[in-house]
Amino acid sequence: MISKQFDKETFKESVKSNVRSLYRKTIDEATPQQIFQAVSYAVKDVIIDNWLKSQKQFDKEDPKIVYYLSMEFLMGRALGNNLLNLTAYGEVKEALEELGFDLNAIEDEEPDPALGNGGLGRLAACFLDSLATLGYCAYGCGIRYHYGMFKQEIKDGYQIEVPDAWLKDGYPFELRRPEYAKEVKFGGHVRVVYDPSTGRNEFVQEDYQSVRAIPYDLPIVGYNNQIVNTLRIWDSEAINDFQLDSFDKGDYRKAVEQENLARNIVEVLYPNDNHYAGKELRLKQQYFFISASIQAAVEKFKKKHGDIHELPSKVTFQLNDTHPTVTVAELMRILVDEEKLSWEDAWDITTRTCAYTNHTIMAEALEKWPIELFSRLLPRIYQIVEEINRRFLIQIQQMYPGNQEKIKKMAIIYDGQVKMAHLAIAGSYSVNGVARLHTEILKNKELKDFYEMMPQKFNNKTNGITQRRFLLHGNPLLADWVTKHIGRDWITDLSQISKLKIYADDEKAQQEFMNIKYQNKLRLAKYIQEHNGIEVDPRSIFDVQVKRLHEYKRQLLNILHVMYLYNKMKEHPELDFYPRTFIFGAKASAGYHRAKLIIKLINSVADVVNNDASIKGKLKVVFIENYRVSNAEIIFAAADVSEQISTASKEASGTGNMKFMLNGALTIGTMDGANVEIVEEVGADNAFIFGLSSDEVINFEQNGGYDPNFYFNTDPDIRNVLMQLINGTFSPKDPERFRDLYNSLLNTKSSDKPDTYFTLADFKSYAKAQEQVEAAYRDQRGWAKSAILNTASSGKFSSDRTIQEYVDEIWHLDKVVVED
Ligand code: H53
Repeated sequence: MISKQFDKETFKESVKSNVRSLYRKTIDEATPQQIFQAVSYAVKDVIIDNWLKSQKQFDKEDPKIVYYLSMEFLMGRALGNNLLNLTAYGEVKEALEELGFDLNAIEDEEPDPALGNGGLGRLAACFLDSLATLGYCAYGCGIRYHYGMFKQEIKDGYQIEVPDAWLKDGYPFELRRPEYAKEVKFGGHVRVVYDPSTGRNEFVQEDYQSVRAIPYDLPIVGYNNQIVNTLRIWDSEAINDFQLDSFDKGDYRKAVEQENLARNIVEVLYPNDNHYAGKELRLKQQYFFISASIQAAVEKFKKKHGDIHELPSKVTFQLNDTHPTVTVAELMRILVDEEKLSWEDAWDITTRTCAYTNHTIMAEALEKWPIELFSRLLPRIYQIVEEINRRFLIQIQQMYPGNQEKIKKMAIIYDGQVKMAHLAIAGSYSVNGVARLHTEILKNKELKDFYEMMPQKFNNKTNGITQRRFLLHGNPLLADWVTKHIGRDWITDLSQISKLKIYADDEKAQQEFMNIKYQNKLRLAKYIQEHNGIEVDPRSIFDVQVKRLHEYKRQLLNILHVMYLYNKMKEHPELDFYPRTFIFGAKASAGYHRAKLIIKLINSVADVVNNDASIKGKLKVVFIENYRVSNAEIIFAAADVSEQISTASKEASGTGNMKFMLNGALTIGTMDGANVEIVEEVGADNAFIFGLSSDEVINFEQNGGYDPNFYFNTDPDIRNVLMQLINGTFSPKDPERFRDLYNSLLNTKSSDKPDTYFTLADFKSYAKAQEQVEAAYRDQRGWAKSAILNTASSGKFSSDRTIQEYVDEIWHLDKVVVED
């Protein structure tokens, strides 16, 4: 790779001088972490030049800006990615070798910035990469959590959460920007003052507590285009100068409270994915980063533009799920209270500036704040939401006179709660789902009433992933192979990858492809040996399910099937089983007991199976500890089979499914989320589809009729596997250990509804699909063909495509070119 900006010798000098000035050491004395820091600062130096250039160009061209507002950005490590996007990876690798260092080892010194939980946070990170690469001016806005997603350790088969102190050595890529600090106010009360000179009521928040929000900027480097955008994450500091307003002067207790507030707000990321916990601190976090971000954005806009009415033509606020929805009310507050606009004007501007992405239909993920809490914490914002609601209800009544049902189902405030999704929809000009099926379910079921009332707002944007991290960086062998066959264009235009299709039948190409897969399996086997102490056979089928642990994602179905296979092997030693390694990786939310019990079950099954000499190593189960972005890259590259087995209709899109596909794994999955589109692209012959359809699931949900006991009573294999949950086969010391899982599947005692994830209904068709996987794998040429076709058909799933659709249909941004 030829970089315009890297001179090897200068770079080496820069590293040496950084080690000297940062640590008063020579490079031979420095620790690996210190080398990482010194190298990163040297890289940052180069980035800063481009960052300045980009900002200058933006300033000159004044393009429309999208603010991607998100509680989560799951960035993963920056060093390697930045080097790749600067097209300087090769040279820096060489430069470091000349200094006696291995770039891979230095990359491993970087903590994973894990400011996110799972799919939603990683999507935000992929989007930022694509926005910069496509040349659009974008800001990510989020929170500088001092502790990101916890580190997972497995002790005695159980998950232990360990704090992730990612900032402890300092994070070299961030830039503190105290000059852009903003004050954010909580609590107190609102005094209404009539101003006779304007004839308006003024709303004055009094007796509040406030914190100072300090931005830290992280560079987002575009690929080979000198564009550097900004991820702005906000930290909080106490305002303790005792000058808040006269009322507070000298109030010591309050000063202490404010200190605590500032400390607590950004302390830690809530480790829930797809689940709303309703914690007060969470709402504080939401308002904290939104208020700071919106204030900053409006201020920036006003510096350049005289008329605030122009805001929608220059700015979009994209709400990543309902978490940032207070944006709607905060923007109204700024426009009405500070800019002194009329309500009507302000609402017109707001509803042409905000856009909302829905990422889930899971009822438990819907954010509903109790009025008591919301109005206590955000008194002025609550008043505004009340007024939005009042006017929205009038609109509903005008459209559906006398229809109380509609009010009940659509009101923003109802039953003592503020419903954030309803606020987001009312306040946005666009509402999008994240895969075609998901959007259809939104329109026809979950958000049907809203769709009927305002169909023009609804649209689909199928998710995508960045091929630069998940192929170019994560799978260099395959990346080189692709480039050798079709050139480099796929790096910024993944649709080009379809050119590989002509090689699907080519024997030499097939062998090369399979050999690369084998090399990647060796790499993962080594990782597993080092981290788990388990030896796996790289010639076995690597069957992988890595994602957050959630009942709807059905890791339980996977491990039950492993138990079933194990039973079969024991019963029929004469049968010929193709060796398989089932690989899991998943974090469970800290308070999600059943999810944690599933992790224990996986590890318990692993213990038994992996140590049973009678099955001759043909079946292995591995639980990879602490699944995260950095090891994900290694895992995707090595997978033969991609497990995408959620209960149909529950997974909005999924994005891991796309990363596996890009790396040539074949999907075993349900017709859920983006799986539907994956199969459409690659063809049903090159995937293994099973299970209930989303219509069937929805039908069961609406009309009942699912009886898990039917399967238990009529299918001896299922019965046997379920009995093993309660007879101590995998927990001899405590046979009752997995009783809750047994109950959850059969619903004998634990709950009133039969298993809402329909695990047993799908069990046999899953097992059958798995038999097809095995048969297909035995035909190595056929498998190679399918694998190549998966990679070759993944073009649609680039986040570049997704972002271009957002730009064309929602954001209408202007492309910027940075000149030399
Ligand atoms: O968002 C992903 C989807 C995935 C969905 C996930 C998600 C979260 O990670 C957290 C909250 C939420 O509402 C949704 O589960 O299906 O691919 C990105 O859209």
